Amino acid sequence: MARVYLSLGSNLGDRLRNLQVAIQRLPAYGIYPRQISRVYETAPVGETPDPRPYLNLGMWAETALSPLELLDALKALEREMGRTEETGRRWLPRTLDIDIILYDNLTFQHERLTIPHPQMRERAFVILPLLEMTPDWILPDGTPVRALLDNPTLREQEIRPYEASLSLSGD
Ligand code: A4P
Ligand code: MG
Repeated sequence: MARVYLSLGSNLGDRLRNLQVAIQRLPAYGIYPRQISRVYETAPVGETPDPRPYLNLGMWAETALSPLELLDALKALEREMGRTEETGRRWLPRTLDIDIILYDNLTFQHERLTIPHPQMRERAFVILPLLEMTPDWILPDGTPVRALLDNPTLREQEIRPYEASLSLSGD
């Protein structure tokens, strides 16, 4: 099994419930959550026309799926959860977005998938949960996760622990 780090986000509908349902549905797709971070509330990052804040969390999971199979499984789960595929515009509000951040120690480049996730270093909502769970993890290029905090752009991003948290057991 591969050990993968996923970033989950929702800024539409019942955001906390969307994350909880996703956690519970992942095993049906062959993705087994092992550890989740706290839930964070975050201001949208990127050129989004929608100012709604996200709930984000980070997750370590195990899977026997290859990287592209994992991507397809996550897209299928996103579809199942009702994300509308409108007009090809990116960064629309969505019920659920799951990005693949890390996959073992792999560097992977494909037209549909880049691992590590190309924007991970610029995103506090990816780095802080990772740091919370596995501060000693080393990225494929040798960078320790701890060192990612040195990026000044992270400090401008609004991120705070949310009042509610989630558990793997669902209670
Ligand atoms: N793709 C390539 N590499 C990856 C990867 N490592 N993981 C391709 C997942 N997908 C990857 O992604 C578009 C395509 O990227 C995929 O079909 C896949 O082939 P998408 O999730 O369908 O589209 P998107 O999410 O609307 O666009 P994009 O550009 O991928 O955005 P991101 O990076 O997913 O970011 N702000 C806050 N605070 N919290 C958030 O969670 N999320 C986004 C979306 C923007 N701002 C945010 C948040
Ligand atoms: Mg995405």
